[in-house]
Amino acid sequence: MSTIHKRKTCRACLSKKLLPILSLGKQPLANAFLTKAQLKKREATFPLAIEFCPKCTMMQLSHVVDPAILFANYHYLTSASAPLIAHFHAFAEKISASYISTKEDLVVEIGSNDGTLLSALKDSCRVLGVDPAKNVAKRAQAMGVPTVTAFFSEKVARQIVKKEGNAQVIVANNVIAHIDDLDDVFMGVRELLSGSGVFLFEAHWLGNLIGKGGFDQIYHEHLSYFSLHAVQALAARSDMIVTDVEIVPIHGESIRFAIQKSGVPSKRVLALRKKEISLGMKRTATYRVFAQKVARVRTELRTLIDKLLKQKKMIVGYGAPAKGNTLLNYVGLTAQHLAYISDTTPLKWNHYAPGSRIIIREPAMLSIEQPDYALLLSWNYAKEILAKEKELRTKGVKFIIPVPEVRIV
Ligand code: DWN
Repeated sequence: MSTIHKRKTCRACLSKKLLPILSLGKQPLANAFLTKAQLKKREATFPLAIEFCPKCTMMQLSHVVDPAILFANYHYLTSASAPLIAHFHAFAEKISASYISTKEDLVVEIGSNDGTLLSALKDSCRVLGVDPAKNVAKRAQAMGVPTVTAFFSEKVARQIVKKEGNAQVIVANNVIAHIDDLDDVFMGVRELLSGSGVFLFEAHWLGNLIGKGGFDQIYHEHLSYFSLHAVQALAARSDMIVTDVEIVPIHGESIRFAIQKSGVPSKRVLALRKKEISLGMKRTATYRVFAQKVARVRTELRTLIDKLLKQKKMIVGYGAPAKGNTLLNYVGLTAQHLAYISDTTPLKWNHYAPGSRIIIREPAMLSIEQPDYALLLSWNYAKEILAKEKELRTKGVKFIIPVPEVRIV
C-alpha cells in the first residue's frame, strides 16, 4: 500500500458522490510524538480534509494514510486517562451483566490497546485482544489479557474461530473509525460472532462533531465520522442490523452501536434516526455551517493567545491528546506560544508534539512553574480535570477551553 491514497467512494455505502466540506491543511500524524533526536528531521505531512456522502450521511477523510505508519508504534494508552478507565470498567460491567451467561463465553476486543477493558472482564469470561501495536499489546499481555498482535480482518477472524470458537461479544472502542476497509472487518465480525452474538462499537458521533464543533477530533487516524444512518448502511452490506444504539458521554459525546446478525431495531434506534434528521444531518448545508464555525474558533483562539502573550502571560498546554495536535497545527500555535504541554502519559514525557514541536512534560511541572493560563487540549475531560486542578485554579491558573466555544474559566 502506498503511504497515502485518495478515497474515491463512500466507505459506508460505496457512493461515488463525495462533497468536500472542510480542509485543515497538510498536517503531521497526530500521535507521532517526536524524540529530541527526531527534531532534526522534517516531519511527513499529509492532507487533512473531510468529505460528506449525501446518500448515507457518512463523513470521512478525503485521504487514507497507510495504517502501518499510523499504528506500528503507538503513544496512546487507554489507561493514561482516569475517566477513560472508569468508562471502560463501567462498560465491562454492562457487558458482563447484559451479554455474558457462562465463563466459557468469549469476548474479543478489536483494538484492545493496553487491555484496560478486557482486564476488567477476564474473571467473568474468556477474553482475547486484537491490536497491531506491539509496544502497547505487550502491556495487555502483562495484565493477563491474551492479545493477537495484528490488524483485525476476516482472515484473522477465521483463525480465531478455528482456535477459540465463536465470540458471544465483539467490542471495538474508537477503532472502527480508524479502519479503511470496513467490509473486511464487518465480514470478519460476521464470521466470528455466534448466532446470537452482539458486536458493540463506540466511535465519535457525527452529531456531536457538528453540534459541538469538535473539529480537533479530525485527524489522520479518524477516517470515518459516523452517523446512525451511515452505520445502518454499512451493517446492511454485511447482512447485519443495528439493533440498539446509545449516546455515551466520553470523548465529548460518542455513539455506541449494537450490531447483530438478526433482530429488530430498538426504540432508541428509531428515535436517534429521527433526531439525526431533525439536526439536519442529511443536509449538506449543515456541514457548511460547521466549517464556518471551525474557521471562527480558529480566529478567536489565535487572537486570544496573541493578546495574552503581548501581556507577557505564561501559557501552557494541558493534556497532549492526539486531537490537541490537530488544534495546535490548525491554529498555528507552537513552542513560541505554549511553554510546554503537561500530560499524564509517561510514554509522551520529554517528547515533542508533532508539528508544533512543543515539549511534553510531566504534570508536576504545573505546580512548580505555575503558569498564568493552561490551554485545555483534553477538553473532553474538562469536568474531571477542572475538579482535579482545584488547587492550581485557586492559586490563579486560568483554563482556556477551546471547544465548543473559546472561553476562560
Ligand atoms: O480515537 C482515539 C481517541 C478516542 O482517543 C484514539 N485515536 C486515541 C485517543 O485520542 P486522544 O489522544 O485525543 O484521546 P484522549 O483520551 O482524549 O487523550 C487524553 C490525553 O490527555 C492523554 O494523553 C492523557 C491526558 N490527560 C492528562 O494529561 N490529564 C488526561 C486526563 C484525564 C488528565 O487529567
